[in-house]
Amino acid sequence: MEPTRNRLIDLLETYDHEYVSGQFLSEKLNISRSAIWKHMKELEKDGYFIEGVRRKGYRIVKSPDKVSENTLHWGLKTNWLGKNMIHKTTATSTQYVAHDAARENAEHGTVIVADEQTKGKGRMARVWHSTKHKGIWMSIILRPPILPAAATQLTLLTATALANAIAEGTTATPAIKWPNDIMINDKKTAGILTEMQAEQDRIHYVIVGIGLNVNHTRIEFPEGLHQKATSIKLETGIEHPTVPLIQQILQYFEHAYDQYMTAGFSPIKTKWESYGYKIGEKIRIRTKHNVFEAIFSGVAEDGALLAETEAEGVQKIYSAEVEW
Ligand code: BT5
Repeated sequence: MEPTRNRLIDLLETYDHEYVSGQFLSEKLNISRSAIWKHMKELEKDGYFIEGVRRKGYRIVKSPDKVSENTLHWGLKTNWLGKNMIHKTTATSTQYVAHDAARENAEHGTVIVADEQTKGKGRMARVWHSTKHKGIWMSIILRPPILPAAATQLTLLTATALANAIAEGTTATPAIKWPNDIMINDKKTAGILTEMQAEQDRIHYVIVGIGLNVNHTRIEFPEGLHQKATSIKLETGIEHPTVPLIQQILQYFEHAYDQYMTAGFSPIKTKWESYGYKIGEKIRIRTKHNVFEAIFSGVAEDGALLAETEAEGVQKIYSAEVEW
């Protein structure tokens, strides 16, 4: 990463499309004006369009949507998450890349992003469709000092970060469907896959996988998903560049993770429930032994679904088919 260039982008973006003088930049960054000019040329290679006008200075006309380790770093306002960034134009699955990297001691907060996945995976060996350049396919390596049993809380935490980023960065209204889907207008737009390597009482590492459909049109989904899946573009009518969205997700994720480590799960649970899909509504639950209707009343500390019936009161459900 190039910290000076990152600060340069930050300064230019702070003045949001206004001209910033070379003199000002060179004083702020403590480098010569010709060094500034060289940085500008490097930024252009990564897809920035920067206008330089004599006596006025520089301004960003267009930020790139080209995903690269550089563009992901520039403008990323995190303290530890994504400092180590791995970008692949193609991967079988970013989960596999992340597992390999974690086994090779990749640091806590390493992020892997791919333009496409040829073997994207969901839970229980299901397929995750990851069309090239249409969405965000990324995995985060974490080494959290928590017990393995608490790892499901990380899935819920990730969902809140995703929902925050979508709510803030787009005009869509996201809802989190238990346990790991983000819905927009009743269709799935993102899924989360949490995997870990652990002993009974110690986590070696956790990989959080995030798949978010951003710019798909209807026909870019396989036919079987037309009724169930959607993208941010389909729901808002607007094409969204992925780089700022990834950065926003990472910023919200880091904030939620730090909060979780200092204040515990309670603030995450409150946030989760503020986005909860069909909270307070009737759902139909199919467990191994039973089918029943209940009111979905929220999530428990351990990530269980809370289902309320007159006969049984509030029950914790860990694994079930839910008809929403
Ligand atoms: C998930 O599984 O929702 C977790 C998806 C995690 C994907 C990310 S992408 C980055 C990282 N690398 C990976 O290889 N995976 C992670 P699950 O709840 O099991 O849902 C899977 C089901 O969602 C499938 O069986 C389909 O019905 C549906 N599905 C598949 N692709 C989809 C898509 N692009 N959009 C919406 N739904 C999809």
